[in-house]
Amino acid sequence: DETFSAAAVDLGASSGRVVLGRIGPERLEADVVHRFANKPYRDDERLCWNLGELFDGIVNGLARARAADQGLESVAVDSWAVDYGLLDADGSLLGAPVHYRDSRTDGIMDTIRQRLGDEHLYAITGLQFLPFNTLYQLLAEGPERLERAATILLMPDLLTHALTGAVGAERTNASTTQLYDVSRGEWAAELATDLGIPRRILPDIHDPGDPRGRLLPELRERVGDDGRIMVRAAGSHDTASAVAAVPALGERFAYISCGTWSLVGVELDAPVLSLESAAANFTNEVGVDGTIRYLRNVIGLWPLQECVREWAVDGGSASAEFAELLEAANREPALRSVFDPDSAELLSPGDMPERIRKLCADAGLPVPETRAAVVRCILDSLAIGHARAVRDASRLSGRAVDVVHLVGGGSQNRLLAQLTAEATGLPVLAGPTEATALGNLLVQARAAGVLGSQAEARALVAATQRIERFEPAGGLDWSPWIAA
Ligand code: LFR
Repeated sequence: DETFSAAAVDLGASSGRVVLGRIGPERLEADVVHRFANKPYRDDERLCWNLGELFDGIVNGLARARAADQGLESVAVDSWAVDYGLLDADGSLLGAPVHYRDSRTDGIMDTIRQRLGDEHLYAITGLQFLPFNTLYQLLAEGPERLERAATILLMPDLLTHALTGAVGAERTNASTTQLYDVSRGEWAAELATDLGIPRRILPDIHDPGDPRGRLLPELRERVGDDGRIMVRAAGSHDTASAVAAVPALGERFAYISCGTWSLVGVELDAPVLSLESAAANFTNEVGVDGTIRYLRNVIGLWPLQECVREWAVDGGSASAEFAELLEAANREPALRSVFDPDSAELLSPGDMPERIRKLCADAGLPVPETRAAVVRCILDSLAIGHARAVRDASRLSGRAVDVVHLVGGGSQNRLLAQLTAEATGLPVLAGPTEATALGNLLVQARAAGVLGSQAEARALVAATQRIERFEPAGGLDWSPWIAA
């Protein structure tokens, strides 16, 4: 039997899942065997990730995967980017990992940009300016803690370390820190040292697919493993994994990896480091196979998720209540009021419907009063953000785009897919929903020699997964909104 069994551990901002995959040259099946909540908590005023709960969720999930398939031979972890834990010289964690939406970084990015200049920072790292980049978070730690730290491990590396004892930095995620030299393919050591970040804390970099080690003996028992399972690196940045599973057949495509964030861009062979690109806040993150994920963070489903939380509506994909809310939003008039999806006021949690109403009121637009109107306002605004980013990615990189691939949880939102087609004026291919987990699995399968090229992996996704096509119907002119 040439079927390869692997588990993808995929951690998202609100939940984690363990997905059991079975992969062969013409087979790609993935089943969620365990899903667990990811609930940040406040500690000393800081919004923190609950590492212990995440780890338990992972180990329990691996035990289920192993019980479902005795042939399970490979595991890899991916998660959101930029966040990390610091280990001291004894290997103990210096406090819980802090959530990137915490306010500890307030003001730091502006200070550093003024001191070093965007041109300098962008020429080295090619990274978009987001207030929560690892660089600014490390500076928020203060010199004393940095002195005590022996190593920094980004979230997937931290969890891989807890599974195996291995220390290292996976490349796709390292590229999101703003401490990575995107042209040289190594840590931006000089930049780090200039800013007072000790070079020694940046661990050796390895690539997606690389073996990281076997499960620690005490975990083998909990998982039911006999030492057979190899823990590998995925494209450990979730967006890198999602893009790896985009079912594109040529190169003239844009992608939108849509969940809590929408990551919108194109795939390139080399970074775009122009000042114009920096000004448009496009990022050059590293993808699987050393590709460049030339993209922009768009606010994504975050405002909708926050509204749904506030209204105590079940936002799950199987929820009838949520489906009704989307249908009501579909009946609302289009483009009645929109907000700028880049509004910095929307980044932090809490009070979302009111903040959206205020943005509309401040812009002199009709204030969305009902829930349906708020949802419609959010989705119209997000579609505009999508269209603007697709257009800019193509213009700034010179890559022509004929089709938009919408992947991730947001691809299940048919209204959003249709609005994105309208706003971009391009066909939208929606799916797969579990792109991140599939991309994680495909990299493992390639590393194990079960699949060949990345093109082969993508063709397998296209042939096996459910993908729905949305055509722009026209009728409404979105261009003034996109331009504004
Ligand atoms: C998406 C994502 C984005 C990153 C953001 C914060 O889940 O990984 O790519 O900018 O989360 O880490």
